[in-house]
Amino acid sequence: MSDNSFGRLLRVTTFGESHGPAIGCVIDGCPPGIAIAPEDFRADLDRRATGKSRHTSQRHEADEVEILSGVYEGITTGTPIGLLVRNTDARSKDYSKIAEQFRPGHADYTYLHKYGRRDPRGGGRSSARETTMRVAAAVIAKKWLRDRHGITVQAHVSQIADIRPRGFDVAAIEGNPFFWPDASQVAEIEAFMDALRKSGDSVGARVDVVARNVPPGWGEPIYGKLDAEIAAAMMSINAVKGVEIGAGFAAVAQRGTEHRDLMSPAGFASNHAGGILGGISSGQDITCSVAFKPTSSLRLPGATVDTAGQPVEVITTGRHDPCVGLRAPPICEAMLALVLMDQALRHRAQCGDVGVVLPVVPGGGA
Ligand code: EPS
Repeated sequence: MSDNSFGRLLRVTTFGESHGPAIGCVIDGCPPGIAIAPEDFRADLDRRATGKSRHTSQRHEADEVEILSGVYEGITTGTPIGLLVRNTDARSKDYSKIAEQFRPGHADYTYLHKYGRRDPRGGGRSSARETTMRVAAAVIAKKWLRDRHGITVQAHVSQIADIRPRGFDVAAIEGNPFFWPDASQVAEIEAFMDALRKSGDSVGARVDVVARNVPPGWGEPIYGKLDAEIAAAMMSINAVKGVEIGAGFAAVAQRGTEHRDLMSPAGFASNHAGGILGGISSGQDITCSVAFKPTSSLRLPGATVDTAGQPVEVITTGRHDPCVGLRAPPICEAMLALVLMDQALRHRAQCGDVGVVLPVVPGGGA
């Protein structure tokens, strides 16, 4: 069975293939009264897009969002919002040579096993192109979270291969093609990426994403825990292989006295929990770290099999990202924002009348 929708009260369904006529989404359950215009999608779609620097795929998509439904006179009406983006720069002939072969490490092998047929052009639904519509849908979620709750969601790249930020300046993140928080390392990363691209190989990356000003109380124990739904949302992004919340796997080596986040009326002393306790937001920053695998479409030959099960050597030509994680910060922001808005609506539905029962420990990132 296919599964192309996520969220309970805010339910997003995406459709379309990388080389089909269009990709799109339906956002159901969005509250009425949110102002939204086609130009509101531009900034985040550009942040995610290919072709914005020499370090990403050189496919140049227009990424123009058409609002098909659910918005009247610039305001959401509460009915399903339909968004469409037409594909304008697919080059399917790049894929004719590998239509009968499997790229090692790519989903084309498992898609064919599952469905018995596949759209080999551009990876179909397993392409990073699919993430466009998540980012578009989340433009509305980010706006609602910011306007109603003062919540901001921001991501940056926190590792490329074994390169890690030496410093952290939030103002640097949007000022370079790598969403990198230390401007003094940009030249080094540029040289690394240039050499990688020339070698024909690819590399993985880590993306950190944080949501600030989330109030305590969001998350639905036990099977709708906030951290469980964030992890599922991140893992649903093509190319993601790992997700950590707060201290994540570092918690394994910590003592309880180190891991616990001490509290006082002035606030929390640390944030190893990543802003979530028992699957419910604590009021601290929600912090999440996401691992992206190296792109599997490589022009370097690799051993594989064809659809007849015969051994062949595959070479992938075309316009591929040497590090798909470099375009991922807006995608991780989108998934976090969509989960948070869904959880906010669910919290309001069940517990909207509860009100404040105890003094709130000031949140923040400590
Ligand atoms: C992708 C391969 C490339 C990228 C694409 C993701 O597409 P193509 O092979 O058609 O040139 O350009 O990314 C996008 C088009 C996008 O908008 O993100 C892949 O195999 O995942």
